[in-house]
Amino acid sequence: FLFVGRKRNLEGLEFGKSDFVLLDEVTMEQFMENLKLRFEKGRIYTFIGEVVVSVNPYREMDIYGKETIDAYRGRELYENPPHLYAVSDAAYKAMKRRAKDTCIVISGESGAGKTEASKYIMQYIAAITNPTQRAEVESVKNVLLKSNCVLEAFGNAKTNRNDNSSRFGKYMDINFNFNGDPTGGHINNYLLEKSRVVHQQDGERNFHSFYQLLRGGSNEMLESFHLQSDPAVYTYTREGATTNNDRTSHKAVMSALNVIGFSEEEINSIYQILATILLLGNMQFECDGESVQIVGLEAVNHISELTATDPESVSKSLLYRTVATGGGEVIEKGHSEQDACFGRDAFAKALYERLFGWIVSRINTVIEVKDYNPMLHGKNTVIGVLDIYGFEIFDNNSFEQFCINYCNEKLQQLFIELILRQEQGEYQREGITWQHIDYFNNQIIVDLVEQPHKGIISILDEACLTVGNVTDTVCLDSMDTKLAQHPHYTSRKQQTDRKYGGEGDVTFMEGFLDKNKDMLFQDFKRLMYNSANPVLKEMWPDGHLSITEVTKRPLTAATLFKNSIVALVDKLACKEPYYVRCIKPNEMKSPVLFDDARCQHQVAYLGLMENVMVRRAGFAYRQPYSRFLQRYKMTCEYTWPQHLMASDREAVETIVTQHGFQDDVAYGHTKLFVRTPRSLFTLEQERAALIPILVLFLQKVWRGAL
Ligand code: AD9
Ligand code: MG
Repeated sequence: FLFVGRKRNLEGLEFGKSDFVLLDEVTMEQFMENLKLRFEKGRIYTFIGEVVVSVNPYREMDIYGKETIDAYRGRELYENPPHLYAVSDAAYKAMKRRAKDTCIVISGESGAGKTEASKYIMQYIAAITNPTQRAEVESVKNVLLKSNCVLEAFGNAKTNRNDNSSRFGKYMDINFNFNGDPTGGHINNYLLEKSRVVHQQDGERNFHSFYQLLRGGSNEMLESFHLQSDPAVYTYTREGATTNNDRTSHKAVMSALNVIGFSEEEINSIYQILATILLLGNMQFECDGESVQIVGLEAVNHISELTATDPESVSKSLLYRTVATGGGEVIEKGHSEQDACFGRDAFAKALYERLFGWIVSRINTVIEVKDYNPMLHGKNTVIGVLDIYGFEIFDNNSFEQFCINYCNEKLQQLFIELILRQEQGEYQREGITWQHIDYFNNQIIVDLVEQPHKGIISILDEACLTVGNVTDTVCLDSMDTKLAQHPHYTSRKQQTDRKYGGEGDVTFMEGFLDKNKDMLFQDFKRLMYNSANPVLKEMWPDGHLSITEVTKRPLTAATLFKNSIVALVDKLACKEPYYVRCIKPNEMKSPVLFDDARCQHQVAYLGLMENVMVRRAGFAYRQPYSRFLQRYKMTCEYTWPQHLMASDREAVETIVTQHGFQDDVAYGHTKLFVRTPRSLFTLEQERAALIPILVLFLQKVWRGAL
């Protein structure tokens, strides 16, 4: 304990301030100076109170091993240098000691290190729980950890921002019993970027899973799926190259699927679906003047074999659509070549999306808490870990970026609210007067997107529901009229293009309406529902509806996404939150480059300065009396080695008065609040100076010299 405390204190001098609240002045200049210094010295984590700011090191760091885990286990936040493990432990302790549901929200832009952080957090929790190695708990932990590998294979892809970018949002609840051991969990996934299945921007890849199959699948497997191993052969994977990594990952994914409990048949079905998608992508159509035909029927046969459907039905669903006429008559309408291509791509995207959703729900059935009886086992508590796609700006930004960035605005809103609420709550509980601080409230941006009737989503939905030919341009005009006065909305009429406000202006492209409508002909659903493969059938329960039964318009993609994010925010808001704020140091994935402007931009839009100010506006530090005493009693003759006063609070008052900073503190019911960091710093320095003397003294005592 003594050693760890001293280490942190020394770090304060050489490696910058380990907590931004200790800055002499809260200016952007000092903040950036400290952040940069620490990054350059290999200190990638820094606190703002209980929040951890993390800068992506872009290199392997030797800071996640067993020794480090042991150093953080069961410690208080301020006893160790800043680390993900410190917040993980704090969240775990709050959950265990106070039976509180907690959550760890990891945010930051694409490539900032969120997914890596979420994995270290889960590894830490796995490492510190189940000391008695009970088999059933070990198995739950194993499945939780292995699920990452599977979800990354199917939900991540190389983008121009990040070689392993999450293309879905993930919120994982880990359940604990009264012992503090994991008993299960639940994964919620959010809007997978399925458009990637059929199209990728220059320099990007499709989801890893396709390349892993092509590169890592055995010859027999590929042959039986009628696949060649070269991704350049397939339209959907043509742009991306495979890497050696794909081969090893394929093995890891297969093994993870096994460990989780997927059956041979299920695993085979998963890869059959991937093969189907690749074959679909190569399917061409031609028009012989009268009707549209599929070029080369071999692919149809292969697809029907892979999906356990009959070939005629496959061809038919690709070439025709069943429609109900106004008079209730059901007819089959032949596709134009363009419609056929649209239908094929929509089918491929839906196949992948349903496959992903099914994998997640399959994992959930394995990890769900079974046979839990609160009467017998005590309260079942939860730690949630949120790792969602980060804010992103590309050259071409589409519907997916709009959703991703909206989601990040919502999380920022929650951060603002909770950080303030938490702070206010603490002062209230402790009977301390609170001082208000101004901050940029991004509610205005959130409203711009989600307000009923007036927000962007509503306007998009309205355009999608309008019968007739409503194009992106028409929709944009409508938006221009309705949002002209909004301070965070600019359009190409006013400037050159449409923009969505927020901290980084993003210019959006067309294609919104189709993606929002997210249409899939019912014929494909029915085709899959009629598959003789039970796994496939299970993924398409809505395929049993006939065309006359599906007249009700489904909710649009944007509205579904909004609803899921609102539900997520509600779920997070009722838990005790812990935050990791990730920063991406440069665009080159370099371990040595600290791009000042880029970093400063992120610090600004993450609201980190406001965070420091809020934390310092009232009281930068607070500690329970007993903890304070334990740490600083050696600096006062009346409290060392033991105090004889009526309460810890009185003893703390004595230390504070003796050091002369009584005007800088407030006494809460259970905690001491210190306004300026300087007071605490003086104490820390004095303590650090005393430790060597104390150690020498103790050594002499042990040796019997005294
Ligand atoms: V996105 O929004 O999903 O596109 P993330 O999740 O924020 O993004 P990710 O965790 O995938 O970023 O990190 C990007 C890359 O940075 C990783 O693939 C690693 O190569 C690198 N990275 C991130 N964090 C660490 C770390 N703690 N140690 C070493 C890291 N490398
Ligand atoms: Mg990620």
